[in-house]
Amino acid sequence: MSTRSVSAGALITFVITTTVALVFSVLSVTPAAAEGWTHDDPSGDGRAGPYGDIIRVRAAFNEHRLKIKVRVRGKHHQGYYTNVRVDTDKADRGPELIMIRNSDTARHRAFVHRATTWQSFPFGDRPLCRARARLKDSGKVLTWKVPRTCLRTDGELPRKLRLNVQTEEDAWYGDYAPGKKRWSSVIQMG
Ligand SMILES: [Ca+2]
Ligand SMILES: [Ca+2]
Repeated sequence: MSTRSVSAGALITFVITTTVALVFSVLSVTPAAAEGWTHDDPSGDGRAGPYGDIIRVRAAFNEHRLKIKVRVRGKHHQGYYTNVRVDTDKADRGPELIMIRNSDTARHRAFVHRATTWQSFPFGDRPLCRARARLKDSGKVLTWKVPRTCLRTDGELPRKLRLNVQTEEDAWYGDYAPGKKRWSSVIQMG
């Protein structure tokens, strides 16, 4: 074997080894979860009419509570149900909890219910907990504040979760973030 061919072989081995090492190092530094979630939603998507077109969602989660701000184009509609579904168990693809606000009958009040499917309106199912959902900024922003103890699933307080936000539980209006039956990135407790 000539010196030239040995050098070429060594060079190929070096390139392959370096490439494999680089791929592994990139994979190992990719974050599995973030402490919060910020989502810029398209305007005019989904079934959004004059109300309930989500344009931005921000969520923060700490050991005491989950806070979510849902900003819409125009203002949030009054008189409809709005929901936030919560995924605390990734092994089950659907939501474990659904948070519901009825702007007509429960001012600033929201309720947390157990969810077994993506379906809304768990009527007849007693709420697990009470939360708050309040309109701010002249109705442009709906702010949810939910105690972490409300998000207990199978006796466990979650340390990370995913969200699906819905405005306007209605056939004509409403929007989902990040999309219908889609989850946010994993939100790690900060
Ligand atoms: Ca939207
Ligand atoms: Ca789940």
